[in-house]
Amino acid sequence: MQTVTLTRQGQVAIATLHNPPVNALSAALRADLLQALALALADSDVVALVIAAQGKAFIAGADISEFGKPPAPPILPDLLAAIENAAKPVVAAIQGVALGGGLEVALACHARVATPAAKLGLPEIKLGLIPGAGGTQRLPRLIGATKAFPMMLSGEPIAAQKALALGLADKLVESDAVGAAVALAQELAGKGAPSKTGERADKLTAGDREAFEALAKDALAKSGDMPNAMALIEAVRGAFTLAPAEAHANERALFVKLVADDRSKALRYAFFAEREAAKVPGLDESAKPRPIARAAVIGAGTMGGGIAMCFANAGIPVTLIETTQELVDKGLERVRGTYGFSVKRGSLSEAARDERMALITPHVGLDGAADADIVIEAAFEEMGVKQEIFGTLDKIAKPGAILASNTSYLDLAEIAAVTSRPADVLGLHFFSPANVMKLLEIVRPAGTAADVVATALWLGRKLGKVPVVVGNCFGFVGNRMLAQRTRAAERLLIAGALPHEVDAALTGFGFKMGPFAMSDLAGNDIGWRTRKSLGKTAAVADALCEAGRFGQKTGKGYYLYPEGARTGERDPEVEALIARISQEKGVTRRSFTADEIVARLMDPMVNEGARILEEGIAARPGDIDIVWLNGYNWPAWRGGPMHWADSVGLDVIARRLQAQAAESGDASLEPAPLLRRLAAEGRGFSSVKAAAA
Ligand code: T1G
Repeated sequence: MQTVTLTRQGQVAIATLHNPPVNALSAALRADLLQALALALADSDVVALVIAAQGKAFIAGADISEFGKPPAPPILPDLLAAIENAAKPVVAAIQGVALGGGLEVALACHARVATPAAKLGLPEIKLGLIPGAGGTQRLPRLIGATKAFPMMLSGEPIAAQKALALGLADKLVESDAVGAAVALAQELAGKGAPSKTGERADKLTAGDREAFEALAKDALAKSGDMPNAMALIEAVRGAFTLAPAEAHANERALFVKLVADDRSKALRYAFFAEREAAKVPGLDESAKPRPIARAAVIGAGTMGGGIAMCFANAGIPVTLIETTQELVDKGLERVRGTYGFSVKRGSLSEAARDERMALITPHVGLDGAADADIVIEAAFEEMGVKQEIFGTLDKIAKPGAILASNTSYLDLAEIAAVTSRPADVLGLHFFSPANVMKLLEIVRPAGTAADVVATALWLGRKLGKVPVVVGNCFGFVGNRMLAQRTRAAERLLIAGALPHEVDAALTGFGFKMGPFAMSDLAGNDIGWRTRKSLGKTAAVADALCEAGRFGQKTGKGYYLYPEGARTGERDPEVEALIARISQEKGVTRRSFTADEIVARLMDPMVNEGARILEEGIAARPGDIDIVWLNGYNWPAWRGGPMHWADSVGLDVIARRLQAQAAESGDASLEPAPLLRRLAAEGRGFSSVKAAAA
C-alpha cells in the first residue's frame, strides 16, 4: 500500500492516508484504503478501525482529475459501502478539510471525531456536480434534510464546532484526533454491531420533508437553470421516497449524468486553470516574497478606496493618500459607507467594520508613503500624472518598497523608467469594485525583479484575489480583449443590430449584462476619453457622448433611464441616430440572430487571445480564461473564452473570422497565425502548453 499506512494502538487499527498534497481519493488511495479495511477486519486481534490522514487535509474529495476517465475499481460508493457494512466499528479522525468524497468517507464511518481546524463540506455543486457517493443520502439521514440540503446547495464547508452542534461530528477534541478516535472506536467495539448512517431514518420526519420541499422550491426559483440544482433536489428527495439501495442508485445515476455535462466540465477545467495560473513559467523558484507589513494607496477615488479596503480586509495597515484633506475625507467616507452596506446586510459585524476602518490611515501628500512596503498608485489614468507620482515616490519610498500602478492599460515600463528602481515597479490591476472583484492582473514589465513578482502573487492570495501574471502591453490581457468586443459591438450597430438585441444576445449567453448596458452603467465618457487620447473614433459611441448621453449618470446613453431608473429603456432617438450613421456609411442594415451576434462579439476576442499567447503576454490559454472568469463575469459554466472557442471548434471560428474580415475589409479580423495553425491541425487551445513569459 503506497498511500495508506496501517498501524495499531492496542486493539484498534489505524489506517493513515498520505496522498499529498490533499489526500484526494485517487484510484490508488481507494484501493489501499479498501485493502487496509480488509486487513483490519480479518485480524482477530483488531476490534475496530480508525481512518486518519497526514497533511493539511483529511481528504479533499474525489480526485477531480480522474473525472471523465473510465472509473478504476473500487469506485467510491463501493469503498464506502464496505466501510459502512464493516462488522467492526470504523471511526474517522478529521484533522483538516473533509470535502466532497472526503466527507462521504467520514459519513460512511460509524462515528466522526474532529479538531477545531477541521472543515466539513460537500462542494460538488461548485463543480456542476452533486455528491456522488452517498452524500445526498447519508448527510440528511444524519442531520436531517433541512440542514443537509442547504449545505449541499451552497457547497460551503462548516467548521468543526458547527458540525458537532449538528450531530455531523460526534466529538470535538483540541488536538490528537487519532487518540480520541481510538478511544471512541474501542468504546463502540463493546456495543455490538455498529449503527449505519445510511440506514438511520429518525431525522427524516414528515416535518423535515416539508421544510426540505420548501427550500427546494426556493432553490429552483433561484438557480433552476443549472441542471445540478435540480439533480440535487431529486437525489435528496429520494432519501424520503425510495428504499436506501434505490436512493443510492438514483443519486449515482444523476451524478454520472452531470459528470458528462459540458457545464461541469467547464467548472472542473476552471478549478485547475486557476491553480495553474499561480505557476509562472520561468519565474526564479528561489525568489521569495518580500515582507509586506504596511501598504500605501495613492488616490482615494472609487478604485483607491476599494484597494485600501482589500488591505484592511486582510488585516494589513494601509495609508490612503490624496492631494487635499477634502478628497481624502471624501474617500474615507465612501469606504465607511461601503462597509456600512455590509453591516446592514449582516455580512460584517460593527466590530469588524471598526477594526478595518482603524487599519486605514488617511493622509494628505505622498510623504505618507514613506514607511510603506508596497505603494499602489490609483490616480488619474494619464501617463503624465502617473510619471509625476512615480518620480516623486522614488524619492520618498524606502529602499526595497514595491511601487505598483493600478493602471488598466498604460505602459508599465514607461512608468518604471522615471524611477531609479525599475526592478521594484510593476502593475497591480484591480477590477472595479476592487474590494469585490476577484481578479488581480499582475502586470510584469521586462525589468521587474522575480521576488517582486513573487511578492505580488503572495499579496494577491493574501488579499483573497485570483492573481494572474500578464505581460506589459496595451490593455494587458482582459482589457485588450475587451477592446475587440467593444469594436465588434459598435460594428454590429452600424451593420444593423440594435443595442437591446446585442445586450440580449450576451445575457442569453450567460453574462449578467450586455456591453451597452454595461457601458451606460460605467459611463460612456470613459471610453470616449480613452479613444480621444488614442486618436481613435467610434461613430455611434462618439455621437452619443457628443450629445451628452454618458449613460445612467446623465439619465440617458444607449438607453433611457427615466427618473434615475437602473434598467434602461429603448430610445427611438438612439435607434434613429444609429440608422442615420449606417446610412452615412452606405451600409444597408440587416438583422442578426443572437447566435450571429455572439459569434461576432466573441470570435475577435478569441483571436486577440491567440495573439496574446503568441506574444507571451499570457503564459497559457487557461490564464486568459481565468482573467475573464474572475474579472469580467464570463459565465462560470462556460469556462472562459478560450475554453468556449475549443467547444465551438477553432476551424469554425477561423472560417467565421475570415468571412468577417472579407465582409468588413478589416484585415485585423483575419485569424491570428496561432489560431489558423491550430485550426489546420484540428487542435484546440487546450493543446497549447505553458510558455515562459
Ligand atoms: N482533486 C484533485 N486535485 C486536487 C483536489 C481534488 N479534489 N483538491 C485540490 N487538488 C490539488 C490542486 O489542484 C493543487 O494541485 C493542490 O491540490 C493544492 O490545492 C465523489 C464527486 C482542498 C481546500 O471540490 O477546495 O469529491 O496545483 O492550491 O489552497 O461526491 O484544493 O499543487 O498541482 O487548492 O490549500 C470535491 C477541491 C471533489 C475540493 C485546499 N472536492 N479542493 O486548498 O490548495 S468532487 C472539492 C479545494 C467529489 C464526490 C465528489 C482545495 C482545498 P497543484 P490548492 P489549498
